[in-house]
Amino acid sequence: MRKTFFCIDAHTCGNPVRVVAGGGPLLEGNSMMERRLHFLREFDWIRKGLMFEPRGHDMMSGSILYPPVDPANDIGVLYIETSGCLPMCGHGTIGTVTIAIQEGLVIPKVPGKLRLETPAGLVLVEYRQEGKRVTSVKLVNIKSFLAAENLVVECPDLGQLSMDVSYGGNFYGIIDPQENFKGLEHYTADQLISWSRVLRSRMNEQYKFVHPENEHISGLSHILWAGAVLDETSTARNAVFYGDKAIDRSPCGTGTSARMAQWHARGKLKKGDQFIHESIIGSKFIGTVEDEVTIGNKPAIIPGIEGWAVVTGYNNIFIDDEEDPYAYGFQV
Ligand code: PYC
Repeated sequence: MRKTFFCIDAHTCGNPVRVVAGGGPLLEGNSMMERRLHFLREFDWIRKGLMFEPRGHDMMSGSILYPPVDPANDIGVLYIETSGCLPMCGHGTIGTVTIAIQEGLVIPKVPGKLRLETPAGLVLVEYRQEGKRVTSVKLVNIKSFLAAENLVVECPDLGQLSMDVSYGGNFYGIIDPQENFKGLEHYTADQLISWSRVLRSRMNEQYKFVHPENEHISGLSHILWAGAVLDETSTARNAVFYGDKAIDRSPCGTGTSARMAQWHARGKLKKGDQFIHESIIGSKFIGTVEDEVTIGNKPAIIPGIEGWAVVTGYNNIFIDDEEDPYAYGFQV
């Protein structure tokens, strides 16, 4: 049967965001995490159809909007992408807010501000507009923390690598330049992708990563490769691997949050500091340490992430499993 999804497409600093503005399923639950679990049980075919080829591609990523559970908030966001439904997505939030405000999908309670319910927790947003166009979005993310330091893992071709694991809405394995890894600029994207797949599965076999306050957030899902900046006014550069074949074209919001938490735990950042993060294509997010907090007995930070997005078009997408053998997509 044919199902139609009215989508609005954008990109955040180069990485795609597809917001489902019409056709998304009704979800049950008293939080966006509960609604996410309902979606994964019954409606994951929508994510697969909209994210994978032939309607999407390896980097495709998006969201579905919901009324908030708590009426004090403006909107609930379910993130969808090729790897599943992330608890939190930074570039996805910047793109979603840009689309939602610019296209009139949400009327904010307070102009210039939004309170977003995400599966990972409440995210506060401030945005700027010039006329109708949203020119910048800053999100104040959930508590981010360094979960583990100096874990050793064997990487094909490179040998032993030391990895820190940090949480910024997803768990990131961070590989800083070291003896066996010279920095992301010395390798091809294809090499980083194929090593990342092996490293992620080895790390999840060898270690367990579970959020101390939410058991539904577990497992290392992303690998962040660090390297030299392109622009000397930036603080750092990264290539973030996600899904099975993707390198984030944006500087990655949850990855930037995780990396700032790592730097903070290592004494390289403090409250009020700025952290300008470059992506693989040189686009930038401005990170800030908004606050210093704790999670359990670990130091944590509240990161701020600022970036921009551009709406690229409207997209009425059909998923019809009677006429299309590839209705739910494929990967090669
Ligand atoms: O910006 O948080 C992010 C993100 C996660 C995966 C791709 N981008």
